[in-house]
Amino acid sequence: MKESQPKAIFLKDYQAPDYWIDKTNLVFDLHEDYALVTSTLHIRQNEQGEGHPDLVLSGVDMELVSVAIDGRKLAEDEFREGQSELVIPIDRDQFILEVKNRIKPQENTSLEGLYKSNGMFCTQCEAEGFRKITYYLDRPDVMSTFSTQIIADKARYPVLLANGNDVERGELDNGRHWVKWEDPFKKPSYLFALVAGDLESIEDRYTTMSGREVTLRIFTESHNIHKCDHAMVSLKKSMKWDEEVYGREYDLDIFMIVAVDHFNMGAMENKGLNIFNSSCVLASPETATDARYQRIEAIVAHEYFHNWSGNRVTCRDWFQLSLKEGFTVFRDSEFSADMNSRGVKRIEDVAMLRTAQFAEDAGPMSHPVRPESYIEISNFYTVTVYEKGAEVVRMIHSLLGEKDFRKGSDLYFKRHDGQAVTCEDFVKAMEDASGKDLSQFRLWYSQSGTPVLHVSDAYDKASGTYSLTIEQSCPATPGQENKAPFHIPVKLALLDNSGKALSLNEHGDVEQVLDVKQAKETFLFNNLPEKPLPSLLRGFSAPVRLEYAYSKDDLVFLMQHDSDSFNRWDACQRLAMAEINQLVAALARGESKEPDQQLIDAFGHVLADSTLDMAVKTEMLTLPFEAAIAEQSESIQPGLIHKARKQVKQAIAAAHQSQFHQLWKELSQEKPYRPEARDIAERTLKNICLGYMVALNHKEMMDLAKEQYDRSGNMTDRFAALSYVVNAEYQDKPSIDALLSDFLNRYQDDANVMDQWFSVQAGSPQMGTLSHVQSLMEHKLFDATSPNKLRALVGAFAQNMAGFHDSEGEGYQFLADLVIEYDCKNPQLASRLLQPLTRWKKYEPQSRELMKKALESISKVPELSTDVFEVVNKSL
Ligand code: 7MK
Ligand code: ZN
Repeated sequence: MKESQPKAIFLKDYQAPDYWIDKTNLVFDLHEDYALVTSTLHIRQNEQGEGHPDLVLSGVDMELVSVAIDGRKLAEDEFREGQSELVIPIDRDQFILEVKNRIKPQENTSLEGLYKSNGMFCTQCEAEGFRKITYYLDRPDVMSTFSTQIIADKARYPVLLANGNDVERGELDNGRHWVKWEDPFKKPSYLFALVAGDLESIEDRYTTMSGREVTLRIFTESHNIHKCDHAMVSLKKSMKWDEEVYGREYDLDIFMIVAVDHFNMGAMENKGLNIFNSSCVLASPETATDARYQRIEAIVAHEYFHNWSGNRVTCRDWFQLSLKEGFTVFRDSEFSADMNSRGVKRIEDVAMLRTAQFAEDAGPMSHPVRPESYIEISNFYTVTVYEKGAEVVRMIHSLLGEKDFRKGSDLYFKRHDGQAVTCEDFVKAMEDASGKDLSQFRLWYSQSGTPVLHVSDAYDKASGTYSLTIEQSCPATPGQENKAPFHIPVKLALLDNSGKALSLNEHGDVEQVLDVKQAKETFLFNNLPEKPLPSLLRGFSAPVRLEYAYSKDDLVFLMQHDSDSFNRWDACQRLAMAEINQLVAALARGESKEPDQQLIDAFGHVLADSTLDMAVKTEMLTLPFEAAIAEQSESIQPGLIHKARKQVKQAIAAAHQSQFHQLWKELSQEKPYRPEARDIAERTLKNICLGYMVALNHKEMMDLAKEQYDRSGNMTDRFAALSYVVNAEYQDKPSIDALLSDFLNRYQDDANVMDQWFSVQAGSPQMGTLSHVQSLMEHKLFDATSPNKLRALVGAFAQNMAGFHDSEGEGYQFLADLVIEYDCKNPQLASRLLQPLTRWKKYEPQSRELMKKALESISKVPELSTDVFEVVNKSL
């Protein structure tokens, strides 16, 4: 045990701050070996407090130069400097504090606070990075207006940016210049941003719904300037959508996005100055896949939407993180659904939720959407807070309906504009606007774990009554043994034997939302001429595990007839999952088993069905991912999961070989690249066909893939071909090497494309061995200071079922050693890289022990960061 253990912080201990900061004036004097920060704060005591408590400001990794109050410099005995705070005794209600401090952005490898990326200065302050810049009340309920002056060498840093509008600029002697920015909107320190660098930009304009003109600018290093157009188009679409769907208008004269290569996350919504991981901005047809185009559109929208859901109305404390993130993810997913295929967006989101979030909720880090305690807040930027949080908002949306939900959001923004509020305030606004009682619904914010719905049914022919009995339960999670029943919206339809949805009431509605509220409840449906087949949890109306004893015939029927595209896909997944599980069990017994013919035929039907939406068809033809199979396993057998899935894929490929080939050919006609939903669906389907063809392991099929690689003018088709060849069981080593080196030669100057080159190798069951990964870490294009590179190589390797787990635990120890190494440099990254090991309890005995051993080796390190400390200790 460590001498001083990091301490947990509890939601129940929340207290309002002793002081407010009404105005914050910052001056940054940027130099090559240090930066001098002068902070002038207009501070006022919180009227609810008594006396004059000490002022306690947070600050880490900095050198204090001077402190003055109301113009008088304080002597050394008039304040105390702690490890991570500055304590100043106070004798007045209101005062101006001036602090000067020095920081070293050049040496800041944590990528929090002010740091350098490829020679440019940039910031990341959420959640608690501002305290690495200057001493402050670095908590989201302290909201202040900011002005920021940046002084720097003009030749090296011609572009100087901060939040708000630029109001003044000037030149100094010795080649330096300065710009002053003012942000008229009050904000917490986590939304502060600064950028200084040699950047180019593209510019556009947007006229808001009330007729105000806004300048839009996207900044990047000059060699990437031609890759910003898609982000700009996405930004304008987002601005329009937020006006149309939520009535929300942009509020400053300028909106800026800056792309940086070294970034711990995807992007950040700093007021008026969003900073993005370059991988979430830059795209051209030759360098970005369809998936990348769509991700960029979604992330640009997400950060833009934060301007209201996050910035104008912000979080009171970090336990409320889902207030802004859950709501904003819901908003961006609805936006993406409107811009592209709604059915596919829902399927993708749920597939992700079920694998990543369900796994998190069943593991050692399980926490509610609104956590009750944390040691390190950076560890709570999770799929639970984001994705499950978005599902909770989605359920409110479906309980209230479109119109009342909009009334609720209008009320929320009006009531709380300029405030730092809680999840409770959000729910209350929804309740007040709609008149709906959400008291039981609130449990979704406080109870962790994934509820299980067990559904059974009965039909009484004589009376024509069909009864559905729904039992709910929720497994115990850390700190929560017993749960109260949730309020669960269960959307359903009842299908007759021709697949038609029966009317459920006198209005002729064929779809209904059941308000499930009790541990066990029975719902009756009358006047049904025959026993219907239930289509349950349509559109995935709640984030739960659904258990209903569907027969194979039922699932095949739903795959063909359900009018809910999500449930059609889900039936397909259930059928395939059951089959793969059986194969895994057979392989574990050392038996061989042929994949089930009914499944193979059903996939043939999907392939041939010309009425099926092409985008949904692509999803249906995609077998459950290995991670999804693992998530629902009792005891994960990584190697067998990989084998069994491959076996099913090969069987489907063999049975429908000529159809796949035919369809692939039809869809292979060259046309100009457009990142539009229809074209994307066509390319996806074409590449899925190619994937099945390659799975056949014939040389001719490999040659077709290579041909597509050579012929393709866009990255989507080229990368799909490369990836199939590299992942194929049929290892034609010379061709693989030739393709990989061709790819390297073509794209070596593009860091984001090279990430793909690293990850396709690390993720391949054949190539992604520990020794190959280690050799790639020595590659000249591998940048060990780049989170993107580490995630691409090591992150992909750790998800490789065949490669990572196939050893004497060497992969595990390699990951553990890397986590230890990176923990001193970039704790956030280290803590994220560590995640795969935390699931050790779910694995079969041998892997399990080895994973545990690797975790223990981390826990023995004396000076762990709070980030890694928390994750390791909760997992062991
Ligand atoms: C998304 C926080 C930021 C994890 C997923 C994002 C982050 C972490 C983007 C960084 C965001 N506020 O907008 O949510
Ligand atoms: Zn966000």
